[in-house]
Amino acid sequence: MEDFKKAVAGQFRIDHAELTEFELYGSGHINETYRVVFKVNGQDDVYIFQKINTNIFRNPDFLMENMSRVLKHCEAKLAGKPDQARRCIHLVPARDGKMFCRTPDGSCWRSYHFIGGASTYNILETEEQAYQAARAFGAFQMMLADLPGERLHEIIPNFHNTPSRYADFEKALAANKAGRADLCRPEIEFAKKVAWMAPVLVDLQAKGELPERITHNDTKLNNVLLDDKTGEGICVIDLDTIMPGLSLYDFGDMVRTSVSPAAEDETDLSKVQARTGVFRALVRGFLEGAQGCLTKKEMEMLPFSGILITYEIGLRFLADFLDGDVYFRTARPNHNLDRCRTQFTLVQRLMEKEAELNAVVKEFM
Ligand code: ADP
Ligand code: GN1
Ligand code: MG
Repeated sequence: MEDFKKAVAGQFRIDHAELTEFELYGSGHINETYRVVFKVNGQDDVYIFQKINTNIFRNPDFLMENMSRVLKHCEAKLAGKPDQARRCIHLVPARDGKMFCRTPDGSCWRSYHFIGGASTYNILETEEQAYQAARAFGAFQMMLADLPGERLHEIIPNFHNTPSRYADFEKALAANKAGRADLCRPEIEFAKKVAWMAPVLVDLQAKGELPERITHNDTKLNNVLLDDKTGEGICVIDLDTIMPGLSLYDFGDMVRTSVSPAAEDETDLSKVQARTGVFRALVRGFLEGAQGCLTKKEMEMLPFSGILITYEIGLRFLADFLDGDVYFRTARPNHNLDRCRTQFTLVQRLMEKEAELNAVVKEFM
């Protein structure tokens, strides 16, 4: 075991335990996540450790303050419910009582108790999973509606401001830092062709037609744990980007990551599809979870939100490709371009089906 792992493990309030495992885990693009096992009296005691990407999350104090407030609120709401300990993540404090620690090399780490008997999925296997994931995210939204205290910190300003993401793409294109613009002309053209859609949701918000809420902002399918036995969406995880936002971006990212049977970085674009049945399951789950807290306008915009966020994330992958892969972790050459192509193909598949998806939402209104 490398010394840095022992040093990190020693910083948390985990006592009388022998460290036996500290391995990379999951498939996130930003932080480094590890599964960490200690032995206590011959039994495994399992944790998730995460090295926070401080290039992106520049203020870990604010980050962990948001997360701690939200988790405290969730814990209070879940008190007394069956299986309470598995229904929200539980942070392990560092020895100094803070919810994260800094190692001598300046890196920031946090730790959670591992929730066993549950799994995350990168690709949806059944419509029931879509329903369960959406219900969990809807319920999470509902649970945060009455979070007391001040407005949460905006951890990454303009995180889901699509016009601002479009402006970032234009800057990346003008700078062409990595000299790659010629490798992605069709994607650049597509990005420009549908740029009209970028301001739609923020304009509605500015006109007062969409409410600001406390939102998760990274509702990928693999950010909810589904129970291995019952299939229930048991726990929403990956709370880094919880902040004020629009619930439509939360719904939209579930559409982006569930509605197609293809992976986010699939290179065979013929596999990218928009499945109406999955979309219906997402709507049913989200509405049930949110227990009627969505407005009529929010409901009407559910299909469009899937299109918009898929476009937005595609723009971000494209901008990062142009910048030379400085934001999202990549595992192969052209990885960000592949991801962009998959997103832009899904935008097209969703646009072709928009009328059908609007009709699905009407079934619930
Ligand atoms: P990232 O920012 O890297 O996406 P996540 O917080 O989503 O980090 O964690 C990565 C993966 O680790 C998740 O997809 C999930 O499989 C697993 N995971 C995270 N937290 C827990 C937990 N408390 N219990 C069990 N598994 C977890
Ligand atoms: C990143 O960390 P991860 O993999 O859950 C990104 C999201 C993107 C997503 C695309 C803080 O999420 O915004 O939608 O990749 N997170 C951040 O897969 O930028
Ligand atoms: Mg994640």
